[in-house]
Amino acid sequence: MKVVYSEDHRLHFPQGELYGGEFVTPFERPSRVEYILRELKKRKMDDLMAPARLDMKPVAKVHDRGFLEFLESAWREWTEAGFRGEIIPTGFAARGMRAKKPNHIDGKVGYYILSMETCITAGTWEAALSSAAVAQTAQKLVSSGASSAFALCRPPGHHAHHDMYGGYCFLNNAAIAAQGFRDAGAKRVAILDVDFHHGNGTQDIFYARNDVLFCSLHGQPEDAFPYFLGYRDEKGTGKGEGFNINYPMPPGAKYDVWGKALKAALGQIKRFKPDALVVSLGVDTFKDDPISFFKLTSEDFRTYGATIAKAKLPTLFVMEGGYAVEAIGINTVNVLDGFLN
Ligand code: Q9C
Ligand code: ZN
Repeated sequence: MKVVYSEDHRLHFPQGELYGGEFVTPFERPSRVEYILRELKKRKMDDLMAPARLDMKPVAKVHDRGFLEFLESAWREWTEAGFRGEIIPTGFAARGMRAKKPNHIDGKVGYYILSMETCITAGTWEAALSSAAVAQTAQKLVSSGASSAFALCRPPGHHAHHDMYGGYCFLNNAAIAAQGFRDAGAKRVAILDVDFHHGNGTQDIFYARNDVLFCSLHGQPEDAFPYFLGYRDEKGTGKGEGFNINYPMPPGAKYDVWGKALKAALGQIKRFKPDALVVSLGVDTFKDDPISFFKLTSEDFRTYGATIAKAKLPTLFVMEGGYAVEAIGINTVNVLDGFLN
């Protein structure tokens, strides 16, 4: 399996994440990728490839134009406004207020953000573009006949909405890849999101569409980020009704529970008869993840990789979350290894 990777991810490394009222070193850090690369090398699975230049057409289909322009110019506007720290907003279009985009950058940030732990810095836009290019290049490999590929994306993408960033995500890499599959001729694309967190961004982007089935397994929103989306009764809207399926699970869920949800999701995916499968691969379901509450073991990752392989679909793995850095390589590569063997 080809692994698409760019070292430009390093351009995004905020110094701080707002967590429990403190500024801590972000959980979503560059070393995550290094641990995954090291494990791929160790198992001789490091068939690496650099991304091609990003084709913005599928990006513009899944993201709002004003949002893309905002991300591109945010750092310049922020520093020109005289601000000296990383980009964090102070005000929001809260209930009862006007959701109208202001001119001042401090207000615009509040307009386009969905959660405040995610800072933008000087290199964020370039890193986000490179991450999307990684996903798109891997998608093109699969569209051209490869049975699978791994997009080693960073920053991750599945929390990024049509017009909002947050949850460490800026551009929705999995959605850009799914749109890329469609544009390359796939009639139907399924997205299976196994990251611990609900894929709110991907859900938002495809909520009214019946050509992309979205299934997400995640910590229930009553107890887990993103808190305001990911309930079971969110099933899609209009012609998209029935093409969004959420599997929220409670704290402490182990593989006996999680694996059942996976099999149910794969059953739905099979019925949908997709031409391609995108897996939003977060390994923050691991028992020792510092910010999550599922209890999967490293061996469980291999098991579910093999379960996904049974769908026998052209499959693109897109890296999302996972914050137990010492185990992130083992867990991620276990999924790929289980899938291949
Ligand atoms: N107490 C991804 O895994 N903060 N994003 C959660 C937990 C945000 C996770 C705070 C977590 C975002 C791609
Ligand atoms: Zn996550």
